[in-house]
Amino acid sequence: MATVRVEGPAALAATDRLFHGVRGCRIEAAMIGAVMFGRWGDAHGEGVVLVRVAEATVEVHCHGGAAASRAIVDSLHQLGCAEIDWFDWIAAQDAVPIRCAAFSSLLQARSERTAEILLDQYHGALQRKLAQIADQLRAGELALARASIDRLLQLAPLGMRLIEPWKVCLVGEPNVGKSSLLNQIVGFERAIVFDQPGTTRDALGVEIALDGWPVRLFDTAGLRQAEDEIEQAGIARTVDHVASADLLLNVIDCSRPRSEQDLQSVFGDCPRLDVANKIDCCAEAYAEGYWPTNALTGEGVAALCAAVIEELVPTAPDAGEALPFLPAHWHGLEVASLALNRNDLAEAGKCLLRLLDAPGAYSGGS
Ligand SMILES: Nc1nc2c(ncn2[C@@H]2O[C@H](COP(=O)(O)OP(=O)(O)OP(=O)(O)O)[C@@H](O)[C@H]2O)c(=O)[nH]1
Ligand SMILES: [Mg+2]
Repeated sequence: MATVRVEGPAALAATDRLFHGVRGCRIEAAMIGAVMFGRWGDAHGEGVVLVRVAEATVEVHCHGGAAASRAIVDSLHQLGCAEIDWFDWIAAQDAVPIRCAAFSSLLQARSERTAEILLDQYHGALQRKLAQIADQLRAGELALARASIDRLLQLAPLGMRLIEPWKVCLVGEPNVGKSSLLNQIVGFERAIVFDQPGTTRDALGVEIALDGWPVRLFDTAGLRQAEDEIEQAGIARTVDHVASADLLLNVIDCSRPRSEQDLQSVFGDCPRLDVANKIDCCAEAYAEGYWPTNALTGEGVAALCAAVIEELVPTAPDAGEALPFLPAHWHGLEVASLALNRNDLAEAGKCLLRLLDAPGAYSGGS
C-alpha cells in the first residue's frame, strides 16, 4: 500500500474532482473519520480507499507500486497541489530537530530492536542527555560531562547501524560448507549446496536479524585458482564483497589437511572470525581459535552467531538510554570531546547546543 496525504484549504475540492466514489459519495460531504471506496481519475481508474482524517485533510490509500502512487500525485499536481517530500513534511510537524530525525530514522529501522532504540531517541533520550551535559558544563561538573560524552561516543558506532545492516561475508575455499552454513544461520535452504567445489558463483545476500540486530549475510564463491571464466568472475565478486564487509566468517573444512593457500592478502584488515566446519568428519579438535561447526546439523551455529553479535555490537545501550544515531551527532560529540580535552568549555557547550538545534540532519531515504 501507499498513502498520499492531501492537506490544505483546497484539499477536499481537489480530491473530489478526481475521486469517483461508489454510489457517488463525495469527500466534501463526508464526516471526519469516514472511509470511502472508489476509483481515481475516472470510473475505470485505479481502485483507492479514501479517508477524511481531519477537516481539510484526506488520505488516499492506493496500490504501493511507484507508478500507482506517482499517477495520483501527478493528477493532484495538475490541479495545483504542491508536492512536498515526506522528510520536509515531518520537519514541518515538529520543531524539535532530534525528534524529527529520530522519526525519519524510525521509519527506516530494520528490526524491532533497532526501532526500540530509535523510539527512545524519539521520546527524548538523546535530547535530554545533550541538554544535561550542557548543564553540567555550565555548572563546572566536568568529570560528569566527560563521562557522558565518552559513553555517547562509545555507542555512536552502533547508532550509525540502526538503519543500515552490518555486512557479514562467509568466505573460504570451495566446498568447505559456506552455503550450508548460510542456510543453517538463516533457517531455510536459501543457497544451493552441492558436493562439488565451485558451486556458488554469484555472491548471494540475505538480510536477517541476529539477536535483533540487522545483518546482511553474504554467501560467496569459494576462493581458488579457477580455470572457468564464470567461476573467476564469481571469485572477483567475492574479493569486492570482502573489501566492503564489516566482518568475515572464514570457513575451513577441518576434515581436510590444512591448505597452503594464503588468503590473508584477500582478507586484508577486515575483522574476521575463523570457523572450522565439518567437525563431524574430524577426528580431533581443530586448532584453537576456530569456531567449530557442523553445518549439516547446526551444531555450533548458535555459538558462532553469538560470537558474530559480540564482534559487531560490543556495547549495547540500556533500555531508554541516549544514543547518537546520525553522523552529525557523532561528529558534533567528537568535536565537543576535543574541546573539553583542551579545557575549552565554551566551545564544548556550543557544540552541544548546535546539536540540539541541529539543522535538518536527516538520515536519508524516500
Ligand atoms: N559432513 C559434513 N558435510 C558438510 C558440512 N557442511 C557442508 N557439508 C557438505 O559439503 C559439501 C559442500 O557444501 P557447500 O555448502 O556447498 O560448500 P561451499 O563452501 O558453499 O562450496 P562452494 O560453493 O563450491 O564454494 C556438501 O555436500 C555439503 O552437504 C558439515 O558440517 N559436515
Ligand atoms: Mg557455496
